[in-house]
Amino acid sequence: SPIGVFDSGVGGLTVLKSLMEHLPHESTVYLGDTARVPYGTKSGEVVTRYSLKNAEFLLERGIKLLVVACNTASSVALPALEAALPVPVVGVIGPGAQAALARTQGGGVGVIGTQGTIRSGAYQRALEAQDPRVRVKARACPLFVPLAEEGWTTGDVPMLTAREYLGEFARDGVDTLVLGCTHYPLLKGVIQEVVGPRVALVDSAEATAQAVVTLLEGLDLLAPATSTPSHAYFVTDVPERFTEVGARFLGRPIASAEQVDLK
Ligand code: DGN
Repeated sequence: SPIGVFDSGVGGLTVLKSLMEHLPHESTVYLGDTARVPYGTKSGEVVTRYSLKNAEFLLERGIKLLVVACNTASSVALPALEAALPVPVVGVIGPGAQAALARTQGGGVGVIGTQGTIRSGAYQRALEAQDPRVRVKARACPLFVPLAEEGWTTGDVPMLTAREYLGEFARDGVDTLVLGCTHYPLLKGVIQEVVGPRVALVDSAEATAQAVVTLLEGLDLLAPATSTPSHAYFVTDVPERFTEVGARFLGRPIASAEQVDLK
């Protein structure tokens, strides 16, 4: 059976990309809730309600594991999803926090994400729970989302935006920065340039894929190395923009996506 993955839209495709790299034999079913994107600016209550609907749809497709490939949904809806689902649920926050703590030398960790993710305090809590000595500096960088979707990942506009958001990180003794939003890996180049080479960037998509490998191995649920994987895509609005923008996030073409109604 496949791995289920959902996100508010195209962003979670960066997580799916890492999953495909680490688990080339696994089939996947991806749901992008493009009719209700963005989640990053909405309340925890509403994002939790949407997340439960998304999970229900994927469960009907017979998934063996759910990956919540959205930082905002992982920040606010993970307990509700874990309580409601009969399959294991993996969010991006825990693995991202763990990877940051493994990287930091001086204990100063920065976290950037949507307003919803930063306001929830989920990364801050996950980091402090794993190491009480950590010093966390968090900041929402909402404009990075439209820039990544627009394909404006190099040049003056993203550079000025990154300086505005991240200038203070360079001065604050932060040596590790968590990219706590699905879109930010596309802006890695400008982010790294602004914070400087001494700050390590942690990609929570990458950390999450590794956590999924460990979990599937532990549960003996890995697909056999002989299996040919299939990848299905579902969206809640018309699929054209998803397949076009999504191909950039996934790093390979998306032949088709099927529109579904989650009522
Ligand atoms: N996928 C969202 C996240 O990782 O927080 C970003 C997109 C959004 O809903 N604003």
